Amino acid sequence: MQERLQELQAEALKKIEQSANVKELNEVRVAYLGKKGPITEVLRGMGKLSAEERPKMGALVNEVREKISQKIEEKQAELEDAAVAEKLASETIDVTLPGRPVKVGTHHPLTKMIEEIEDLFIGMGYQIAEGPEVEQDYYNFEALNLPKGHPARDMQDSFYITEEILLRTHTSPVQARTMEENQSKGSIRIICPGKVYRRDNDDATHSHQFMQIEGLVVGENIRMSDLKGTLEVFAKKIFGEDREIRLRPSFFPFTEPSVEMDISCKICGGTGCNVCKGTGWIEILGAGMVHPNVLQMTGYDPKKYTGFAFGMGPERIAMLKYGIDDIRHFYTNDVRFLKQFAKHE
Ligand code: FA5
Repeated sequence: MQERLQELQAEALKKIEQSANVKELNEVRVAYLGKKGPITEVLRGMGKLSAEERPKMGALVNEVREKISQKIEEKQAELEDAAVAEKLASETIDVTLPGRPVKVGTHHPLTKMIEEIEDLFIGMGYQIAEGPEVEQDYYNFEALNLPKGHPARDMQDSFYITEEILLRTHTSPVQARTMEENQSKGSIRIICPGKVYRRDNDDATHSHQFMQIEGLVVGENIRMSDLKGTLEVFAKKIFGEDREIRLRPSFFPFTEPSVEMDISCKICGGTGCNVCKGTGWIEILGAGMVHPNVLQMTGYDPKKYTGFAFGMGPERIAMLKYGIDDIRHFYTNDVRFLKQFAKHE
């Protein structure tokens, strides 16, 4: 019986050692230590032994069981450690692999241009004002000294929605609205960026929908020289000291006197190209002293108050600043065009 036990122990220890995984090890455990296993069988046979031999054999059986159990536990820990190590090795992340590039959008060049102009005027104490794009005929024309049937309405071919409502053709209605809303009838200093709409044929410098930035200053003793000085500061800051500007006498029913400001063409350097239509100059804004009729219609006393206003086209300004040869690039949204402005972020 003793020999049989030694044999069983040696056999079990060998099988434990050979177990390749926890499942196989469990099979060995069941085979040797289970109720139907050979050791239990040996225990059952102990009844035949003498009273003297029985405790000795009992101790030996326990010793063998203990040894096998201990070996199984050790092997189990070893197999589990190996399984964890293998899992870790197979799931290792290679931190040296290059990451996937994240595509980041950029600001639209027109947005950037408008923000740059806004910042410039905010720095000079202006506030930003807004007005509706679907506008009343009254604010778009009448309050700006353009009564119904006035021939100057033809200068801005309009998209009408009803007889009295249209898509605004310029940002000047915000002038009239701001002056009218200003209860104190005191001084005003605003700029108003926004979309405008005209029935213009699209070409290199014209779009049927484009942006304007309106400026309005109202106060006591505001003079034409203030307007000129403001426009000069604006032009030099945006285009650089070396670009030339010129003011030409012009006509707007809501300003008197009126001017238009041109900038020398950057594309051709002043020799003439399709952007400047061969003139070497590009018109970027209209301006003038607020007409006394407009002051009066919006509740200001023209004897006490004067003001100046200007309206510029940021597309044309961006074209001149960045050397863009066609206004349609802003609206066709070709990423190859838009991406070039990322470097100016
Ligand atoms: C006006 O719209 C006046 N409201 C400007 C003004 C404001 C004058 C305040 C006096 C006082 P004009 O139609 O010239 O003016 O347009 C102003 C600017 O908008 C132009 O100088 C030009 O830069 C731009 N612009 C005009 N039409 C188009 C167009 N179809 N596409 C792109 N830009 C345009």
